[in-house]
Amino acid sequence: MTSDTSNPHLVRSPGGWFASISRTPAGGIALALLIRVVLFSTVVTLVLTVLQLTLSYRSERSRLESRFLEIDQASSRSLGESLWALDSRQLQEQLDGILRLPSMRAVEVRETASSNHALTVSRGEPQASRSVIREFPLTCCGDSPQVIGVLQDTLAPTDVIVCAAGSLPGDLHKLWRARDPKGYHMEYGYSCMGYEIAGGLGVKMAAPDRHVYVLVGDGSYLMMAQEIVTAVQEHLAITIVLFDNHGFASIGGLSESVGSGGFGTRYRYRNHETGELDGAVLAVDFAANAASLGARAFRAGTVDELRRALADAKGEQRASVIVVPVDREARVGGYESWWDVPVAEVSSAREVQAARARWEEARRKERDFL
Ligand SMILES: Cc1ncc(C[n+]2csc(CCOP(=O)(O)OP(=O)(O)O)c2C)c(N)n1
Ligand SMILES: [Mg+2]
Repeated sequence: MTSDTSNPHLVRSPGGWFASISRTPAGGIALALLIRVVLFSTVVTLVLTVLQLTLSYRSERSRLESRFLEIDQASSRSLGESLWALDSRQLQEQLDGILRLPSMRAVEVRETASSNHALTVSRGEPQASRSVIREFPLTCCGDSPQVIGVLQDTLAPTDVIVCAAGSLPGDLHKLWRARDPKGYHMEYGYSCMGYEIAGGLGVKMAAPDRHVYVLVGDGSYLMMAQEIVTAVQEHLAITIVLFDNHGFASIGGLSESVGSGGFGTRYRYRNHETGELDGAVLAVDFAANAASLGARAFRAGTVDELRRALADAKGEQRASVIVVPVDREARVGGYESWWDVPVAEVSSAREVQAARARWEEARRKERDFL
């Protein structure tokens, strides 16, 4: 390669561009001064503008960051609960609230993973450019995760849950997110107490490669716990999760709603003084009962214990029973509907008379759709 020094236009002046402006131009000193002043002020303006832009960008950015933090702290929990309940109307209202905050252009809540029908709720118009995007994981349900939540979180998508009667079928109907067509076996038709463990055996025989979880209330367990013996006999390693709320919570609630005060739905001794079932608490040791039938028994009083027991039970070669004490009064929300449960027409109890009046009133609004 050769350099062409014969052409004067291609020869660079020594000293580069700075030297060229520092040389006195043909117009004289005044012009030179003017050029330098203009150049200097342009450079100063440029530097100041860049500085100002950087500072205002930084302060807007930190304002945004603290707003994101506030949103995370103030809304994550309620958004997580609405998402868990698949309440898209509630989610829309919550997102509209967030969108009203300054600088917010678009908000979206997405259900990750699990099903092919993952829920997504969006509000606002996302900007194609110059936007700051933040993502926050949402979890449910705050500091006191429920047993159903832990199970949902722990079980593999192809595991099967089996259930039949009590509060659980309704709770699962509202909360459980089935991730496989065969993952949800529920005896809804007759609400047949005692079906659970026997049904779980059948499911395990039909699908031996799947892990089967029987979810059963303490009342239902007492009706047919002895099927555990068959599970042990047949080497069917199912996991039974026993929700111990010390009685018949669901039927107790129904009984209260018709004015009968949950009669006989708590495990209490008959009290000789009152003649009622309001004596001392009946101590039923479910874990000892399960162990006596040949199952591996666990007591899980905390979420951590439940997680550990679920992991241990999965490695067991025989049936396991995990006894979990749960709060009788901590119920999952209702269906926002009315259930036509007839109330006694004649009763000396005021509560029953009031419930009867409410029932007759509600009956007047009842309509047949078919
Ligand atoms: C064989 C049978 N008897 C009675 C009932 C009425 N019943 C429905 S739920 C229930 C209580 C269930 O108690 P438990 O299994 O402890 O569940 P919880 O209601 O406490 O969640 C009763 C008595 C029924 N569904 N099936
Ligand atoms: Mg119960």
